[in-house]
Amino acid sequence: MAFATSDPATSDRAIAGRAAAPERSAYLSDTVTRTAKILVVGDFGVGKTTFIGSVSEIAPLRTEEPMTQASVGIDDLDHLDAKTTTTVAMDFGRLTLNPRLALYLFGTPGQRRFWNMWAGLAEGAVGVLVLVDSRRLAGSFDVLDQLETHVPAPFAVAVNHFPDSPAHSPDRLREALDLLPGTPVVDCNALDRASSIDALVTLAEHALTSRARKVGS
Ligand SMILES: Nc1nc2c(ncn2[C@@H]2O[C@H](COP(=O)(O)OP(=O)(O)O)[C@@H](O)[C@H]2O)c(=O)[nH]1
Ligand SMILES: [Mg+2]
Repeated sequence: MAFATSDPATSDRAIAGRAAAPERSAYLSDTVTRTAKILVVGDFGVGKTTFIGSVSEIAPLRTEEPMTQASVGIDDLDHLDAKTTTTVAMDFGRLTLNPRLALYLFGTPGQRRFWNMWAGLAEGAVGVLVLVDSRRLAGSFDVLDQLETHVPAPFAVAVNHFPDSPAHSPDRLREALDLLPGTPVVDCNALDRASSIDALVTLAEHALTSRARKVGS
């Protein structure tokens, strides 16, 4: 599958860098010959809904509901002063990564009580982007465990940047999250479209390499 080109001028990353604003079009371009399903997972409040909203070229499907008293003491709002709603089913968006390939993005709810939906949402996914908030790393351990146990697709980790995020090197984060050496770790800012697309390109390249390795073995 042609996820990315190796020519720096026409690479998906270069195209992403130039893509300042999403072209909100409901229709898929005629040039697209392949589509790939990508799952976006992560702890509650790491920025999954924001991320899919930033990159999607269609109005994203959201299932946000106001947070109520019932979640007090259960959903950890440390560092999340502005968060008033939560995803209760899924986020969905679409990104045409290059003229031939479109990604369908499925975001899962973060809380453990919704994890029984993961298997269904993950079916057929070629790759998983794990969003991480480095201010609240502990919340990502369970997510990675759940992923490694229940989702067979290759994954990459994107560390979402908040104004008060501590500066950790990717190696330090890899160690803290106990990741295998081949797992990509990238920085991103879910509010920024180009940076978010860059994280998806990294995942797409990793998924492609993992698939080629599997086919070759
Ligand atoms: N500054 C900053 N705020 C963010 C970023 N990503 C998400 N947020 C905010 O963090 C809160 C949680 O984001 P949300 O997308 O709902 O997280 P989700 O629970 O993973 O879907 C929201 O108030 C967002 O506006 C980011 O990259 N930078
Ligand atoms: Mg959400």
